Amino acid sequence: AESSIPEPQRAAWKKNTPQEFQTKDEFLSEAVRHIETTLARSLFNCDESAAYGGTALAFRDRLVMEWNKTQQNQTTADQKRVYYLSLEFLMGRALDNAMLNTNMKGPAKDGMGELGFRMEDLISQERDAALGNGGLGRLAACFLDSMATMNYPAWGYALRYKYGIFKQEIHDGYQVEVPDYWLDFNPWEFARHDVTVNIQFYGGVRTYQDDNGKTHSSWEGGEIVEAVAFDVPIPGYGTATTNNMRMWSSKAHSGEFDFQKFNSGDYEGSVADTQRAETVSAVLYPNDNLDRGKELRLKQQYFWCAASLHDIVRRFKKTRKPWKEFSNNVAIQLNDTHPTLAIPELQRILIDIEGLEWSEAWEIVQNTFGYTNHTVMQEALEKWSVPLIQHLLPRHLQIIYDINLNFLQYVEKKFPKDRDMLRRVSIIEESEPKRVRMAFLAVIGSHKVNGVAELHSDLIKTTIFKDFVQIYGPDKFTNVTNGITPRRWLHQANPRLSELIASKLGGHEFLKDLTLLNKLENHVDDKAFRKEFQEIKYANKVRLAKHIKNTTGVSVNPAALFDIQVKRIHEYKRQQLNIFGVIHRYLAIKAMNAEERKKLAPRVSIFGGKAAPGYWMAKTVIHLICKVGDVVNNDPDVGDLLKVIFLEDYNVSKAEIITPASDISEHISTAGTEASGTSNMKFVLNGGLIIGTCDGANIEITREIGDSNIFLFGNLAEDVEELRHNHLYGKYELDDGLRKVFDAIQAGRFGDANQFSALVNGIVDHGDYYLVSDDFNSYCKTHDLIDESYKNQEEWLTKCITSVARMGFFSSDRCIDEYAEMIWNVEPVKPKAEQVNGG
Ligand code: NBG
Repeated sequence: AESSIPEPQRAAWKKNTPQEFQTKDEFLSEAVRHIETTLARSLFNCDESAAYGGTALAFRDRLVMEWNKTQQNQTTADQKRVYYLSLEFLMGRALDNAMLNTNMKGPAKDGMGELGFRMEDLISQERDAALGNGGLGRLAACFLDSMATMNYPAWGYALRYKYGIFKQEIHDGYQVEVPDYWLDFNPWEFARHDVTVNIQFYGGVRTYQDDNGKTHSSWEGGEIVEAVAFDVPIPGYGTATTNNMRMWSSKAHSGEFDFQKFNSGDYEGSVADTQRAETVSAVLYPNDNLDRGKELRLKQQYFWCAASLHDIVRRFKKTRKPWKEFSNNVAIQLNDTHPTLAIPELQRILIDIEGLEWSEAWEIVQNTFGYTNHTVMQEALEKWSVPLIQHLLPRHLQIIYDINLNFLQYVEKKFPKDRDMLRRVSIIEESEPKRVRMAFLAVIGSHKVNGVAELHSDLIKTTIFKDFVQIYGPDKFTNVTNGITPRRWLHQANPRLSELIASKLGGHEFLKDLTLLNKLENHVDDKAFRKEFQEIKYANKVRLAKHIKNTTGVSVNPAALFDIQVKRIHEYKRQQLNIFGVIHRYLAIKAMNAEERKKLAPRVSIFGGKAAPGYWMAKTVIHLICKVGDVVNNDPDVGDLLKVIFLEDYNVSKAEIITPASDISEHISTAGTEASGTSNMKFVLNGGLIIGTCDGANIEITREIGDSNIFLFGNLAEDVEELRHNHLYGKYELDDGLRKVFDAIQAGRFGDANQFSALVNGIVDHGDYYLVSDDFNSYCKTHDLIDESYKNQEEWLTKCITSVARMGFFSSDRCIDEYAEMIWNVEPVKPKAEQVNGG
């Protein structure tokens, strides 16, 4: 504590503590100092990248100072902390967020203006921190923002991949992956070379008896990889609280550097070993909603879980509290099953190292962890091969077996005659080879399990975790519907709309309490407000149209209806349904006479998203979109009536340009497959309507905004099973419209038909697992309805404004409060008065 430091030292420190800049001039002097000294640039070679660097470093200093105070303050407060373990944090850019959250964007902008720079240009110098695939990683990033904004004492634990998600290039209509080396200049991280943990792999287990005849196990031998901490400050909006995201980077253990080889002259050989260690945190696996079971991935998972737990335990031990207090001091949230090894790891620490009894340790473990499930799709559920775990983590495998044994004994007592139940719920799947079902381990080792939208949370209770509801009762399972941070997704991405709303609501308070948006409904008839709202949408479309022109060369009319689907390319998300619908529209236009064409509302169909490099079907969908674009965009019969655009390299910073520019966005997954979706929320919050299936959070969005403000279509989740069955037994007919679309593809109207045969055959011959044919008619009709509605611009505008006003529920602040209350049992910690950031 502070009082333990002698007064003269405290005084000297205080006197020399740097002051946080408050004015334009103070900011500028910090930024210029960094450009001159940290970056070694002068007035004569200060380009945009240096100016960005100086600005970012000035803000980093400021955040780090707040970070130091926050950590000190939270330690003194001695309250329970949250640790959010996620293999993905899709943070995007940090500078704009730092400027807005500290309320210092104005001064920084003016300051850089004096040096002759435009702030937008500097902001766009920054590379995205793209340590994630899609919604799961972006959710984690929104949660960090909310936890800091609401003063929760919370840390994120991450893996510091050298390469984030690949950059997507489109060559000749095909996706090409380019590595994303993002670290050559990253001013936001703070290397902590003194914070390291040795992580063990392989080796074996030694069992021995102590003097009292008690048996102990100890994991010995194998190899060591060192984990080094890198900290990223996470500023809250309008608060001084600055939380931490700690990323672990792998490095050869100094004791491992092979001196034998080194001394015998094999210098390269010894360096090669260090490179092997570094591969652990080298690359993010680029799969979304898919488990591939690669050994290096398991290594990543353990490396990161073990380092994080070591850190958490070390912090707890400093309090000198007894172990039974652990779960009153620590809540750990598992973001999907990727961090499930933290469960056996904590049990191992408690019994093997700290000497607790099994049952005492296990109670602590269960009280500490909460588990969030993000998918019910079979191919995404992690199952690690038993021989692989045995090889890499021999002691953990023993512990997992013991957890399973205890659990199955408990189940057997409860359901004495149900042998099949035991087989179904066992953590070990009796396959060849045997596999560990990570989701089951996560359920058994946690006190709460949640899904991410109401339908999804119901589905986990009736499908993948049905038996566990019987075993534990329904209260162990709960729902926390996802949300998004209004700071990035409204205030930052759509500054004009944010200002307009602020002008009507009397300030920016709504950015901290999004339910205040409901007051906008009072202004829905206000002419000036409506006009401004509409102008902002138009300006955002103009901005996107420019981006489209710059990146694809295609000119699109900003007055056309912008129809956008941006998300990872996946069969279940059904971009194929969308592009088939576009072809259907194209064929219809071709068949129209001039009179009919005049009546049609012009459209721009915009797609964006990455396909996993090994996901051939997804890549085929991208290819088809590009080929359809080539034909449609150059067909003089069509003109402005239809344009088809594929936007390269969809990521967070592009989403900030794309999201505010939609009239309609597409959230059209097969019912029951999209756990929540979060871009649906972003689009509506930015004044766009959506077309969607009754899936994920679409259902709650409908409930909030009213069913006349959303275009729903398609079959319901409860009917999916039967429909699939019908397909398999030939009890269905291919939709007529879709048949015509396929005829056009097969006639080669979009290039070599063979390229697309798998896509077509999957529907015609192979069971149409995602029910594209079943939903096609209803999808096309709903688009016709959209055309009609869009013609009545006043009514459309009313729908948009009303929807924005009713989106308050979908703030990630609301989610975090729900987690804090229902799952973590933590309270906020007020920042100290001397801290300065204010919004
Ligand atoms: C994804 C779901 C989305 C959901 C996000 C965030 C996985 C495994 N799941 O629907 O597909 O919005 O998680 O919860 O990435």
